[in-house]
Amino acid sequence: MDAVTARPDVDVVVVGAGFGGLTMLYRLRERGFSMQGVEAGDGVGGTWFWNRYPGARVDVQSVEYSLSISKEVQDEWTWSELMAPQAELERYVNFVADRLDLRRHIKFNTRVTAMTWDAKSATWLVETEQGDAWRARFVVTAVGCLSAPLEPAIEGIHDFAGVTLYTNRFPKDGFDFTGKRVAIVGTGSSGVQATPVVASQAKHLYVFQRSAAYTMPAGNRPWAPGEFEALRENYDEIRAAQHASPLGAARFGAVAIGAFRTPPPKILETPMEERLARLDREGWLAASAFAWSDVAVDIEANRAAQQLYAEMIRRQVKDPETAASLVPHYPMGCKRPIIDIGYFETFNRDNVTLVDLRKGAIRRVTAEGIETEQGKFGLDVIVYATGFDAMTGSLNRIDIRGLGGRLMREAWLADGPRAYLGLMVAGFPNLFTITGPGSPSVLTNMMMSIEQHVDWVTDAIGHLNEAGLNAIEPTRQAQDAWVDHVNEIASYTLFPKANSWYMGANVPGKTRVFMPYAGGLDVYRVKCDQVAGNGYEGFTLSA
Ligand code: NA7
Repeated sequence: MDAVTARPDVDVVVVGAGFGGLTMLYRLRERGFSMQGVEAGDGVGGTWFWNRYPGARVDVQSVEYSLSISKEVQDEWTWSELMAPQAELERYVNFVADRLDLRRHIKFNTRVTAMTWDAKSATWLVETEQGDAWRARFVVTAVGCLSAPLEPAIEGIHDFAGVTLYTNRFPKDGFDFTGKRVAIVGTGSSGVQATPVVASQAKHLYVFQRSAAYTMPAGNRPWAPGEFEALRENYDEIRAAQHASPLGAARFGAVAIGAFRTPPPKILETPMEERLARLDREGWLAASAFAWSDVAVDIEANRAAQQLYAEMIRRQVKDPETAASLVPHYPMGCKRPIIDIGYFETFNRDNVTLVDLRKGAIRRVTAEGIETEQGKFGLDVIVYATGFDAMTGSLNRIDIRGLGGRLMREAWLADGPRAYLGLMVAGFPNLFTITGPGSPSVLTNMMMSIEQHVDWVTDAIGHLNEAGLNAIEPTRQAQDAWVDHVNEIASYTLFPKANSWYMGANVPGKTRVFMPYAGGLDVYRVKCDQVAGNGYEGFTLSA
C-alpha cells in the first residue's frame, strides 16, 4: 500500500475484545465512527476468557465490577452471588457483546503483530499474524494489564511427561484432578485461588511457594432473598459512590475498602493488647493495611501489622512449620492484595503439602516431576500460576512504530514505560492506551477505570473531528511531568519496596519502575477532565 496516498479503511481500530475493547466499540458506534475490533482469542472476555482456572473469581463485588454504560445491560443481568466466579463473568461478557450487538465489529482469532504510523497520511497501518491489514486514523489498544503470560524460567519445563497446565491459558472445558499428584507453582492470586479447589479433587497437592502471599477471606456469599433485586434498584446510588471512591469500588468486600480516606487509628499508637483485641473482634481485617492509617506509609507500622497477620495465620494453620512458611517476608500492601476462599485452611488437609522454596529452590523439571534442593516430587500434573509481564507486556509484544519509525518497546527500554496520563505516548500520535501504564488501572476496580478511559478517548476523538483536526499527541514536557508525578506519588507509599509485577520485578531484565498511578481514580478523573476542559492541555493537536 502506498503510504502517501493511503486512505483509512476505518476511523478506529480497537485491539482486544475484553471489557475495555467492547466498551470502546460501543461508545465509538454511538458517536457514528467506523471501526474494526481485533481479538486474538476465539471469543470475547479478555482476562475472563483466558484465565479459566478452577477458583478464578473477581475480587470486587460484582454489582461494582459491572458495566454502567448501558441501562439495558445493567437492568437485565442478574448476578448470582456477591463476587462472581470466572464462568459467570464469561457469561456476562458474552451477554454484553450480544445485547449490545458488538460481535459483528470484531475479527476473532486474529493477533495484531504490527502497527505503523504514517505521518504523511496521519494514519496507522495495523497488521496481523493472519495477514490482515487495516489503515485507521486512530488505534485504541485495550489489551489488558495482565494478559501477556510469563513462562517461568525453570530448566526442563518442557521435559515433563505428565500434563502441564497454565492458569492464564487454562483449558476451556476445565481439568479433572481426581486421583492425580498435582503441583501448583506460584502463590499469587491465581495460585491462591486455585489451591483449595484443586486440593478438593487431587490425590495429593504440592503448593510450590517462592514468596508467601498476603491473602484474606473474600467474604463471598450467595445473595439473601431479594438482596440483589434491591441493589439493582439502587444502581444510581451505587455508581455515584463508585465515582467518588479512589478505588472505583465503594462497597465492602473482605476488607473495608470504602474506609480508605477515613483515617483509622495508627498501629504504632495502639498498645499491643488493643491490637490483639482488635484481632479477636475483627479477625483478618485488623491484620490488614486498611485497618491502620500508618501501615501503608511507615515501615515500622507495617512490621507491626505483619506480626498481627502472622498471628492470624498461626490461628488458622495447625502445623507450626507450615504456618511459619506461609508468613510473607516483604511489607504488607506492596503487592496486589489477594482474597481467597479457604486458602489457609487447605494446608490443614492431609493431601496438601506446602513446598517452601525459601528452604530450597526448584532445580529443574524432569519427566517425572519437580526436582528441588529439598528433594524430588513425583507428579502427574503441573499447574503454573506464574503470572504476567504486567502493564506493558501486551503492548511490547506488538511492533508499534511511531514517528521516525521508533519502536515503542525501545522508547520504554531505558526508563520504563512513559506515557501522559497513561493514555497516550509522546511520539505515537493517535494511539490511545486503555488503562495504560501511568493510569490508576490495576490499583482500582478495572471496570470503572476502563469506562473512564473509554469516555475520555471517545470525547478526544470526537473533539478532533468536530474541530477538523487530524492528530493528537502528548508533548514530552507534559509526559515527563506526569511520569515524575506518578513516581512522586509512589514514593509516598511502600509500593516500591517489594519485588512486584507493579514494579516490573517479575520479568528478567525489565526496568524497575512503579507503573500504575497511585493517587486514586477520583483524583485522576478530575485531572483528565481538567486536561480536556482546558483544550487538551499537554497535548499537541494538529490539522
Ligand atoms: P502473580 O501475582 O504475578 O503471581 C505469580 C506467582 O508465581 C508468584 O507467587 C511468583 O513468585 C511465582 N513464580 C513466578 N515464577 C516462578 C518460578 N520460576 N518459580 C517459582 N515460583 C514462581 O500472578 P497471578 O496470575 O497469580 O496474579 C496476577 C494478578 O491477576 C493478580 O494480582 C490479580 O490482580 C489478578 P514471586 O512472588 O515472584 O516470588
